[in-house]
Amino acid sequence: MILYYHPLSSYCWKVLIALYENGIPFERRMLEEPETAAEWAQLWPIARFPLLHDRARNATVGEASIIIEYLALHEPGTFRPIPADPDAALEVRLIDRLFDNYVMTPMQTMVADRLRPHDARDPHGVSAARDMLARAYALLDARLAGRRWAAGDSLTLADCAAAPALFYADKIMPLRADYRVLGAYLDRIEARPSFARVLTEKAPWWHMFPFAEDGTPGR
Ligand SMILES: N[C@@H](CCC(=O)N[C@@H](CS)C(=O)NCC(=O)O)C(=O)O
Repeated sequence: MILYYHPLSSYCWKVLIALYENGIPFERRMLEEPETAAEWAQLWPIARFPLLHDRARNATVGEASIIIEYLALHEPGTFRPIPADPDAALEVRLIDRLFDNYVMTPMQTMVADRLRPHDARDPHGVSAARDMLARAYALLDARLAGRRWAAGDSLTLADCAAAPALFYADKIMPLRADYRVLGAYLDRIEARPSFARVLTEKAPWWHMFPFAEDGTPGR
């Protein structure tokens, strides 16, 4: 298995958590190398990462949630991203969608805006993204109340989505003071060894993240 990735990519972190949870061996290819980038663009013209290429089955799998489901099918382990019970599975998929669409997307909008030249910035877009993120924080803070993990008692796909989304969003719009349930959840997921490993591995690249620790402009 080859994973095309970047060590600061939130969607790549989502897949890394699943790979580390089940100890699945894989080869990583970083997209900073031109040859790797060309290979990746040919395999996946949509040009987004992560991308998984399974040489043994000659399969190319895009989209983080689908990669995680693919791994569960072909490299199953004790970590089961989708529960067997259909109602529980629906809740997992809903939480996965909520984190991707309403936490990850506005967070990415704000990061992308910060990386643009000053005269190309979009304050209206950023303001709409902040509003959406505030709505998502409130909804998820209520929804996760009483749960150990994002969709219940077991770690699932929902946590693979939640961990990177909340980690990054919190750097831009800090959540711990107003959203106690989400704050406590973020503490728990940051301590989980699979995600703690992802966070340790990001260190050499972290200076590229354009926000300071307290959410004020980094540069
Ligand atoms: N829907 C995709 C989103 C993937 C995505 O947005 N990846 C970002 C990195 S976190 C990317 O490819 N960025 C490259 C770019 O925007 O050019 C998924 O779930 O995997």
